[in-house]
Amino acid sequence: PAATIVGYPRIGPDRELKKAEEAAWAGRIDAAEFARRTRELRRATRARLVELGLTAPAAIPETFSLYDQVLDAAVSIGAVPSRFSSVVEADGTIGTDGYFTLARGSAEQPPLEMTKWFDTNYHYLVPEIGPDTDLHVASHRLAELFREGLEDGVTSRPVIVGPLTLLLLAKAADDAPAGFDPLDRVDDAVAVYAELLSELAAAGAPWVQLDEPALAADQRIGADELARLVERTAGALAARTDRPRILVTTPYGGIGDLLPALLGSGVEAVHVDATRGDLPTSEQLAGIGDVQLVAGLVEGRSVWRTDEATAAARLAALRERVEAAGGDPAAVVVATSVSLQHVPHTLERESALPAELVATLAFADEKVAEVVHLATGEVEPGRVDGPRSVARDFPGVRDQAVRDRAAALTAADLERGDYARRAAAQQEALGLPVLPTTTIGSFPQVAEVRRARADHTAGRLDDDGYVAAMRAEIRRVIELQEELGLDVLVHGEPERNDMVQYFAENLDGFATTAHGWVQSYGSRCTRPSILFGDVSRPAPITVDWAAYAQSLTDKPVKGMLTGPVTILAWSFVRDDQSLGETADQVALALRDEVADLEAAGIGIVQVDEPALRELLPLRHGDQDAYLAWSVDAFRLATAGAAPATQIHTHLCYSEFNEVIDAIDALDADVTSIESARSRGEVVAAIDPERFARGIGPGVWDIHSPRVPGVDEIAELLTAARAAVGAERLWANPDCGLKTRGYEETRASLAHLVEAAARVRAGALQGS
Ligand code: THG
Ligand code: ZN
Repeated sequence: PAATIVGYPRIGPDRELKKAEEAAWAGRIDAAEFARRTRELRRATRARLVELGLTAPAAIPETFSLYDQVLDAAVSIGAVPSRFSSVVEADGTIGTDGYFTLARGSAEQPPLEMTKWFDTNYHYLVPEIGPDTDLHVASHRLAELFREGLEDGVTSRPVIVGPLTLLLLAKAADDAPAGFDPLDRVDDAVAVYAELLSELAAAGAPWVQLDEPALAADQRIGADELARLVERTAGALAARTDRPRILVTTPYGGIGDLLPALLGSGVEAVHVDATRGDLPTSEQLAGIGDVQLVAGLVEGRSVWRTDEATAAARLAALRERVEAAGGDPAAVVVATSVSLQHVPHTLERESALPAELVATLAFADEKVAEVVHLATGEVEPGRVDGPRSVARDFPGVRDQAVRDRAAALTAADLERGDYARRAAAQQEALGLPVLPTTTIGSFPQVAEVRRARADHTAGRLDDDGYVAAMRAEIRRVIELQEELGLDVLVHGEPERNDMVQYFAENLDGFATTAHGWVQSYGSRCTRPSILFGDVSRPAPITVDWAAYAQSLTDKPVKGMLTGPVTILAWSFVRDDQSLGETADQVALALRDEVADLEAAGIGIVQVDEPALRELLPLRHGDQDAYLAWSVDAFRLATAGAAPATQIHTHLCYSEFNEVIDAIDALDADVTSIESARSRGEVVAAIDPERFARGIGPGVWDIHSPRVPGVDEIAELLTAARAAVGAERLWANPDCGLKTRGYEETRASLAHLVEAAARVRAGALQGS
């Protein structure tokens, strides 16, 4: 085809998938109704893509997933850990129930680990592979989806995460011997992929798409070894005869010098991300021969319209280079840079957004139309032309006062002064015990709170009624924490649905959508805000809630803010200036909020940066520059605080080793980190010689309803104390408690306080 996309959102324009799943998991609908609903969603998706112009054979990728594309691939080749052997049925296949057990766990087993998909806010399930994992065809879903497309009148293109990416993202099974790498199973995995491809050929599929985003990121192995593995995977599959034609995609960045290996592997088409990194050179394209180049010219992960002139010029340049390399320029296909799974379905329903902003936006459906128009060279009716900076210059985009303030910043604005002096001032002000106990910020979001928020938004509940409802919940949360005996309290954040959306709604420069849901993982979605203009804070945001909470107790209440990097990472951000400049604007607004919290008598302020790791560039060479601006933005947000004000931060996801120096450079007084699921690996990575400030490694995994026992928590705390020292250790859960119920929260926190008291007593005795 002349035009295609790498992938399309799966959740449905009305979150049909989420609704069907949650109904099925709760037993409100049976398996047949669930199957009927998801079947209908796929039919509607194919029909929509045809309507948008993806009419050629194989132009529509079959990227539907019930939960996650990595899990789909793992299940397709039987890559399930031995603790889940019961999900494999007698005939060797894994059905829908088994699939969801891997994704969500069971009463006996925690689910597969979940982690970030490249530098996005999507999460995948981590396959576990050992030397004895029985790799075999365990699902026929690829061929089934293709046949289902035929029923709908569409010859689609089946899609699966490629073998190289699957093995690079997998971790060694728990029972694997030391030194085992999932890549050791590459030939076995490829053999199963070959069978899957042969099933597709038998079903009549003309093409198959293998997604190999791992090629766009620096890996634990070097580029030469990666190139050899391209040969061993794509090359081995291409060498088979009973297969569809193969398209290998490489989204999320340039693949540089790996392109020749891919072009020479024998596959029929190669996709490159032509929006990030440099365009492939004629030298890199030298071996192109008859291989079709699929040019990812429409950025799939932003919400901005493609600048038509730039994209057309890039397409022309690519065609010239292909021709210079001896290829067929007419065979170049126009595509998105990445799957559209990272953007909402359609702009059509966003009637409340300002027209000037809408004119600069494109969600998934609009991007499909852009791809089609770019491929055919037609000009879209009514489109805004010209460079983006001009198109975006409407009221709210530029705020000279914000720009002047940012321009006047100096290095001194990022400095809080000596930590030892700060620590002494804080101890004097706060008088906290050894091993203080606290929580990360949010408490369970009960139905009444959600209802009050929704009623207020809809105008059914007036401002006074809303404030009264929130205050009632804050009072309840404070009383609960007092009763449990926690040392540093929080107000529980009942007024926030999402920690980023809440700030976006209260800052200028952001727009929020009505239906712009994007899948975060499984059935969970977020509605990222759109940061389109200069950011400022029209009024204090959190101060009244925090001050009210503090008025109810003599214990210190922590003010809770979301940090600048996380606000950027979980929003759609303008691209007409650098991320660092935008982050500084957000940081200045937060800096004012910190000052207002202090003035209202709040002595501890937590600025969460759970997404710090997420935006880390995929290439090592780009990482220092990122860490420099992201650390500076955090410091800008927090460094206005008085020495006696204790600044906390919280980071989610356990892969900290690469960013541990940056965490240190944040210069927070106390850092809480997720670590329960990684069994102390995180604590082991913290060098107490260098990381000399407060640290709270999470001691229970809040992603599961399980209540941890006192012994278990005490053991983790004892181990952490041995690693980092008693003076700087805090006791806290892994993350916020928003998704948990009150009963389990109360029980778990009681155990936390008891365990901390036990370890504290031991510490005082010097044991
Ligand atoms: N906010 C945003 N992004 C995030 C998180 C967040 N990314 C990382 C992590 N947290 C993702 N985790 C979740 C957890 C829960 C939900 C979404 C992402 C969730 N969403 C509700 C749902 O799908 O039903 C919708 C919530 C709402 O009404 O806004 O539960 O915290 N931005
Ligand atoms: Zn967290």
